[in-house]
Amino acid sequence: MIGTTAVTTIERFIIDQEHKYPEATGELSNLLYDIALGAKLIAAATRRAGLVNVLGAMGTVNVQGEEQQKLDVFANEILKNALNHTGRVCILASEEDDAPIPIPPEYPAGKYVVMFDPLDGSSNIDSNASVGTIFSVYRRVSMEGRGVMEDVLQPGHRQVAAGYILYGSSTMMVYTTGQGVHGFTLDPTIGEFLLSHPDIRTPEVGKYYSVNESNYARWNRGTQMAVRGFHGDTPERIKGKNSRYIGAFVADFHRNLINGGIFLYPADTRNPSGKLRLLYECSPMAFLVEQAGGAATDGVRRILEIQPDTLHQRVPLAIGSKADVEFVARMMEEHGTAAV
Ligand code: P6P
Repeated sequence: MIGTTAVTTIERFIIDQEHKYPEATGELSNLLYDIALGAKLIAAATRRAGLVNVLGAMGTVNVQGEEQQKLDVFANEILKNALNHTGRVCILASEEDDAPIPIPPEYPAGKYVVMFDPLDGSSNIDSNASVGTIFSVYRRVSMEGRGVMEDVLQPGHRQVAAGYILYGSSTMMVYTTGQGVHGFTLDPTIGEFLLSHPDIRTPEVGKYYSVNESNYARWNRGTQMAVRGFHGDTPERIKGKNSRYIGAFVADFHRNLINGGIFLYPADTRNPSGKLRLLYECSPMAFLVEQAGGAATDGVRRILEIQPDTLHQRVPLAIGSKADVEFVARMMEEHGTAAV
């Protein structure tokens, strides 16, 4: 048998989704293609990342004598170039750029805002561990012309799309436009993302908890009591879980989304606002997890309701299976969030 023809490419799926909404203009669909194209280019580069030194040593990589870019800088340029000329975007923002990225004057400005972490967990590249790209899409709030900071500093509940690409044992793109969460696996033989995980739902109670336990002594009491619950120390409150922590947010998040679990990057005495960024890490993942039936909090507030003050603002994060996230919020309430 040659192989099934009953595959759904991401392009086909996005079009089918768009046809459900008569008011859809197709611009958001095209923007999602732009991101999927960028993802394919980044996937190709991450696949070869381990070879750069070998190939470089043979002099067969930089024939133009180009300086080998760090992969996260390369991924950042790929996404900016995939998005900035399309006329669909009025401003961009990236974990790699201190300030929002204006659309070059030679290109028209569009109605969307796109923010991204181009290669989250890039320190894992050297050990061939998984890395990921996270993106978040809003409609602009300014009326015309080039986008401004007001377009960027929007609360997560205003997102129109969000997703991630996981460069792991296979490359997966997972996104939502508010109509459920859908996963696509890249078939490298044809260069297409094929629908592999339609309508992902995350279990109410998770199998795993993911946190960097080396920070335990620096957490507040509420966090300590929550993680001790996940250890199984308070079975009358919550059943213990298995620990899984890759050190790459996208990879930990994805495993927990599929199997059920909770990821935490809490505040601690060294990082009073935690480590992860609100706009292009926590908010997009919070939109996804809620669409899949999960929850996301900073311990007190729902992530999607937090009004950002600055572009690279950090927030504490507990995200994943709803019952587990609610347990964290209860522990914060009962034992306090003040630093110990
Ligand atoms: P730590 C990667 O550097 C990252 O931003 C996330 O992808 C990951 O979840 C977190 O930091 C890991 O941080 O302090 O546990 O090494």
